[in-house]
Amino acid sequence: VNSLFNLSTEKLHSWQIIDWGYTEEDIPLSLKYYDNWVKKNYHGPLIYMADERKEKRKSLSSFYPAFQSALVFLFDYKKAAKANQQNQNYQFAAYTKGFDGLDYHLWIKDKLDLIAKEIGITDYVLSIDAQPVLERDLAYRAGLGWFGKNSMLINQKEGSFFLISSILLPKKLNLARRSVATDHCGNCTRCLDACPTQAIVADRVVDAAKCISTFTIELFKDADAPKGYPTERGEIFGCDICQEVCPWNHKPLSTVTEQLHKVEFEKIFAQTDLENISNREFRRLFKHTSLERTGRVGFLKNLTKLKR
Ligand code: B12
Repeated sequence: VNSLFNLSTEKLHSWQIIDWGYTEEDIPLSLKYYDNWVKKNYHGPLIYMADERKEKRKSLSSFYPAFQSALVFLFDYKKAAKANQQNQNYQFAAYTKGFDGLDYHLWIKDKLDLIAKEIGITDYVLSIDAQPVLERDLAYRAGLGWFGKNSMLINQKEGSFFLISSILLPKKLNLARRSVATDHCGNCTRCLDACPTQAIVADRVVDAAKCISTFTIELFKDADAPKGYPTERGEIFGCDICQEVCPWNHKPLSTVTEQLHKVEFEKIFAQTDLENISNREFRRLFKHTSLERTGRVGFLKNLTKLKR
């Protein structure tokens, strides 16, 4: 990772930033693919991808009118992905553990605000997942990787076990810009072949209705699991199968030497009779973690489907 103004490589690394890029490009390069995806109903139950927020994704300036440039950051969670390779009773998406077990929206906001402060920026807007911004495309524009066949943004050196978040600015910083990355998926189809629910319906196209991640993270009421849901693996929150099989992740993961400490929510999970707690108790136990999202009912839906 390169330094950024007065922020050293070491400092950025200490915030789990493994790469960053800069772009002034307002319009997503893959907009037509997004349009097509919605037209074909591949957003499935994800209404927020197809309602009035869709217009906002057409350009950064339609979301943030003062937009002039963006600093795009990749936040690493390889350590958690590596730990997930060990056999476990329940499989949590690695990102849920990768940021001290905290909800990454909170963790990353803290770091981006620190960065802005350190480099002396006061006027800015953050994009951390929930905003109507095509974040993979934004990272693509900043030269940080290519769209893999699993639709993940893949970085040639780092793989795909990172999250993308950005600082959007009302002025240009005149930093060096990288050219967009070339595709390195070649003939490989491991992600398509490995997806147990066949959610990757074509290269770079995920049918959200079939994706285990949608079922376990985005559905808050009882619902049927997608066909093929592997109850024996124990995917309880999110799913990383299409990333785990990706050859571009193998080398980056093999370089991880540090152990991941068990996070608080895993201990709670192991020690609590989750089926018999109240909604309020659920919220209290998982407050500020990623697991809070589904609520107790959504979480129980996952848990009961996995009963074996
Ligand atoms: C909606 C959403 C989901 C949905 C839909 C997934 C999807 N593929 O769209 C669901 C719930 C299924 C999901 C799952 C996951 N998600 Co999600 N999700 C999002 C969200 C909020 C929007 C994504 C989006 O715009 N989808 C619209 C579709 C059309 O986009 P797309 O699939 O990326 O397709 C693009 C490319 O395929 C491209 N394309 C297609 N063909 C071609 C051809 C060429 C030549 C080019 C250039 C481009 C191109 O164009 C499309 C439009 O940009 C973003 C955050 C954000 N604000 O952007 C996070 C985000 C994409 N998710 C993320 C993560 C980590 C995940 C999971 C790994 C979580 C987990 N462990 O369970 C899984 C992975 C599943 C998968 N293979 O995608 C990260 C991805 C980081 C990365 N390295 O790519 C993001 C960026 C969140 C973040 N802030 O870091 N997610």
